[in-house]
Amino acid sequence: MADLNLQEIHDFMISIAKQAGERIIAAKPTTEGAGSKKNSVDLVTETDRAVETLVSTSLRERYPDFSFMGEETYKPGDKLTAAPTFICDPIDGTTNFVHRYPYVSISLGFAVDLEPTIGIVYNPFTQALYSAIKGQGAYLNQTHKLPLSPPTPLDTLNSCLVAVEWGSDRSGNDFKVKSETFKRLAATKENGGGMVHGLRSFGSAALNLCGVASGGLDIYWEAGCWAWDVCAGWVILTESGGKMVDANPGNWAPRVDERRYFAVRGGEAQKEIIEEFWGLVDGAFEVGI
Ligand code: LIP
Repeated sequence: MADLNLQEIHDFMISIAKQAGERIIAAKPTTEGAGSKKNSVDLVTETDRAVETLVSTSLRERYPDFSFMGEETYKPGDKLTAAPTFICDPIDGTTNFVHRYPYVSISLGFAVDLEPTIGIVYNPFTQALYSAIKGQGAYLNQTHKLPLSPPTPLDTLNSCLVAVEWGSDRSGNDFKVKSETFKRLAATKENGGGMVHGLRSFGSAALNLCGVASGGLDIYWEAGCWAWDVCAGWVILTESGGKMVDANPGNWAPRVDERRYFAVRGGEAQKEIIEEFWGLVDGAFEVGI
C-alpha cells in the first residue's frame, strides 16, 4: 500500500461521487425498463445502472490497474481479491430513490488486501458527504470530524438507538432471525429483552453506518447486504472510533464481503454492548456462511 497515493485516490473518488450525485438528482426515479432483481422488493432502476457505468468508466480510465466491483455488474461467483479494488453501490437506497424518500447515497469504497481503506458516501439530496482514509479520521463535508459532537456516553444496550433493516429476503431462517431479534431488542428486560431506546431504518446501509459514525445512531445490525453496501461506510465508521463485528455472535473480525455486519459507535462500553447484543440474537444467520 506504501506506493498508493491514498489522498489523491480519495480526492478523485469524491469528484466522481459528486458527478454521480448530479446524475441521481437529474434522474426520474422509475423502475421502468429496469424493475426488480431477486424478488419484488429488490429494486433496480436505469439510473442505478447508468451511475455505475459513469463511475466505473471514470475510475478505470484514471486507475486502469485497479479492480472494480459494483452492485449492478456483479456476477454470482465473483470474488473480492487482495488487489486494490473500488467497491461501488451506485445508489444505496434504491427503494428510497423509487419512493422519492431522500435517504439515498452513492457508496464508493476502496479496499486493499481486502481491507476497507477509503470510504466516500454521498447523499446528493441532503448534500451530506462522508469521507475517510484509513488512519486519517472521518469527516462530514470534509470539514467536520466525526463523531460530530460528543455523543452521550455509550453505557448499556438499553440506552442505545439501533438501526436495523428488513432487507429484501422476506422468508426463511434469516428472515426469522431478524424478526425474532427485533422483538427481543424492543422487549422489556423482565421479558428477556434489551429494551433499547428505539429501532430505526434509513433504508441505506451506507447511511446507517455514517449515522453510527456521526454519533446519532449507536448501533447498526444487518445481514444480507453486500460489500458494496458497507465498504465505504466501514472506513468512515472505524475512523470515527466505531467498531465492525459480525452480526452473528462470536466473530470479532468479519471480512468486508462476509454479508453479516454489526457496527457500534466509539465509547467505553463498546465491547460490553457488543456482547450484550450478541446475547439477544435469536438464532444465527446463514447468509455468507
Ligand atoms: C440496500 C441497502 C439496505 C439493505 C438492502 C439493500 P440497495 O441496498 O442498503 O439497507 O437493507 O438489503 O442492500 O439495494 O438500495 O442498493
